[in-house]
Amino acid sequence: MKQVIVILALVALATGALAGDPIKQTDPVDYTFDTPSRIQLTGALSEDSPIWHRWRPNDYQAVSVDCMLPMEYEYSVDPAYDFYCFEVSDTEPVEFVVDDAEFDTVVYIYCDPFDPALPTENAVIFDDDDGDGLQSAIQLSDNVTLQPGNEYWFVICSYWEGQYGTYSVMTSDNVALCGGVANEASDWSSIKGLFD
Ligand SMILES: [Ca+2]
Repeated sequence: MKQVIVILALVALATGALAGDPIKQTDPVDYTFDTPSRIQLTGALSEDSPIWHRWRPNDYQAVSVDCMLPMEYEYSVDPAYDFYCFEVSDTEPVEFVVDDAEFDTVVYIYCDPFDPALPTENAVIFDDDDGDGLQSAIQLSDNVTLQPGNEYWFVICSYWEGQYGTYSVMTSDNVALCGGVANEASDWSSIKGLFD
């Protein structure tokens, strides 16, 4: 297993180098699912996607279930992003694991309201590479315990601006999209109008 992980890390580094990107430190830890997954969020980032100016906390392990994650580091890029409104059915930790993506993903959870023009406000957690290779994962061990009855926002974007492609994200079984939207293989482009 360690050999596989090392190979994945080397491939990821080589891919970045070939693409002309600065070498980015990756977390080589693979994700695990400890609870049955339910929702699969699938979509794509393209030149037509909205862009935002993203930030992150200095502490990569920081979590604020009280919506006050300190967003201290300002990136110099404006990547494309998608966002999903969701609710939780219990106070168990949530999972959002990128299981497939054509780009280097970064994910966030925000409390409601999420305003992409105010990216430092209302954040709960940020993750870059805790999944497979350059893919992101919010895992049970992050202990993101949210409140039933409140609305939250899951944001997925690319690390670099100008990175596009398809993605798939699996969630834990206590996550549902706002408004009772069908939760199997939901396509963002077909459902976003329901809560814009
Ligand atoms: Ca990443």
